[in-house]
Amino acid sequence: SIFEQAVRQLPLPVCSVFESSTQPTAIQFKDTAQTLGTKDSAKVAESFPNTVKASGNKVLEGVGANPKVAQGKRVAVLFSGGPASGGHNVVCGIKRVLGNGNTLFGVKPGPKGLLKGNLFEITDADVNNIINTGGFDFLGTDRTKIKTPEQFAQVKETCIKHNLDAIVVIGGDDSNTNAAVLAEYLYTGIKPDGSGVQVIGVPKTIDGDLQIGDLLPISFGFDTATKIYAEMVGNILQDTRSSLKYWHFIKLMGRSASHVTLEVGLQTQPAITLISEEIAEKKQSLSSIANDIAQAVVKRAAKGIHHGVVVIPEGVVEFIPEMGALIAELNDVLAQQAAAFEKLEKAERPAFVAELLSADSAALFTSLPGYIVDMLLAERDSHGNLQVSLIPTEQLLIDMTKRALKAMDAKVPFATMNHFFGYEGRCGAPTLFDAAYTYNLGLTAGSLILDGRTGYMATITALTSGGVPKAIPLPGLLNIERRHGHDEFVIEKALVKTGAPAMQYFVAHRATWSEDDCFASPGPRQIWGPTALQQPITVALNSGADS
Ligand code: FBP
Repeated sequence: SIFEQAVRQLPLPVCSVFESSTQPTAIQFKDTAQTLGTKDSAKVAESFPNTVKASGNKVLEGVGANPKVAQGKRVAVLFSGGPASGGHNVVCGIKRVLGNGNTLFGVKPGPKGLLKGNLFEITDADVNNIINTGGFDFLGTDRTKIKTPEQFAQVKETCIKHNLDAIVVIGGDDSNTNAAVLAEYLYTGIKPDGSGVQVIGVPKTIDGDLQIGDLLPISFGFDTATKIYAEMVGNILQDTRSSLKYWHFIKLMGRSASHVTLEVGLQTQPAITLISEEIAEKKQSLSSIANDIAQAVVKRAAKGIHHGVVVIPEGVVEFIPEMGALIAELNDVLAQQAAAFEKLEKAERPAFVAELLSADSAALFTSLPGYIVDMLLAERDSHGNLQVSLIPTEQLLIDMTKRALKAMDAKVPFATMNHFFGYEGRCGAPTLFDAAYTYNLGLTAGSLILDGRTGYMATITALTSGGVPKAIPLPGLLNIERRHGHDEFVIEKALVKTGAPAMQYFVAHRATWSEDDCFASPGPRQIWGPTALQQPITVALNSGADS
């Protein structure tokens, strides 16, 4: 398209350490004084002895051009998990910093492609074609978790077959967990000379829940996704005030944390924005949430306003305490009874499962509409996550609000529409922020490889003042969590902190936004012209939300 041709020509700023007269320069890294760890560090050290010993769990900082850049390295790059805008620029950054002395291979698609050994060489022409474009379509992606001995053996086989020196995994919390595990497994004894294969992670996810304080204020893709959703929600808000007849219930993507919803709520100021973390903190039940919405509907109706917008984080069901308890029990029951469950007809499954739940969870489970029950019983992804995108929470809240209005005997018009904005936001052309951020992440990941590092995640700090490339030791992030009915090492998701400044701002203003139409319509993300540079990068707001 004309648009794609134009975005390919956009200049990309680089952190000052990468600057050189021609191609960006590969940099070297030095230990900083910062060491990472979690409550489970002792157990991590037992299971990840090589990478913990090599890094000492110390953060690295890029300190200037690398005088001893490795040559002849064969590096593979793959996307993992859901797409996020800017992924192509990570690939471009890696390719450019590796230069002509090294070879970059693309893995198709995702971890599954690594198992199959499906690699091809990436060329300079590919880079010129994909630069600044959205999507992961150049390589494709998938959610395969590499966990069985057979899968590890397959990865080893791929490394040997293609004589690889390094692998870059571009992914979210689960995918970077994969990267940590692979870095340890491939640390030594892979190549004929007994050496290993380096593994570097790159932080991606629109969910914004891969955050490590100032070291990683935001993952890439969040800025673009929230700007796309804010445009769409803003358009609907404008429609509600024009057509004056509908309440729109909009579920927004973001598997667990409510960062996306909080950001979009702040940008657009709808009548109601639900924040999962606050609901969990207040121990709100499903019916009390519906009651609150019903009260707002009645209040607005008293002013003659029969329309409004409710924005809902897609993961909210897991944060409502009674639902969270039910889902945790279901996860265990489905993992333990997988064989028996599979043999049953679909219609027999709810009753079979209900028998195995505690009394409270069984009562809740049997009271839920069939369209929710079906999704609660649907297959978990390979990382053990409930597929919340498939749960029609927006419809559930509409139905429950109708019930609440009836119980209140409120005679008010309540015509509704439901929406789910998710996939629309993951693959648009990156914002200027995401385009530059991802290109620099690629330069950092490539430099780490040429500097001989393994078991790190690339990051850029000081995002609003030029950027400083750093590397986060992956084992320093690992915790033990319950997945698939047993304990596993995972990187913990960063949730919205209810006491953070952005939340406090939201809480201070939401009553006003609820009682009248006070919405903002931010319009499309800006790529050219004076307003492009004026748009605040979301990270500014978001680091406020989590500081
Ligand atoms: P990642 O964490 O892998 O980036 O995925 C994020 C996400 O977009 C979630 O917001 C959403 O719940 C999920 O992917 C949807 O997954 P799928 O693409 O498998 O339907």
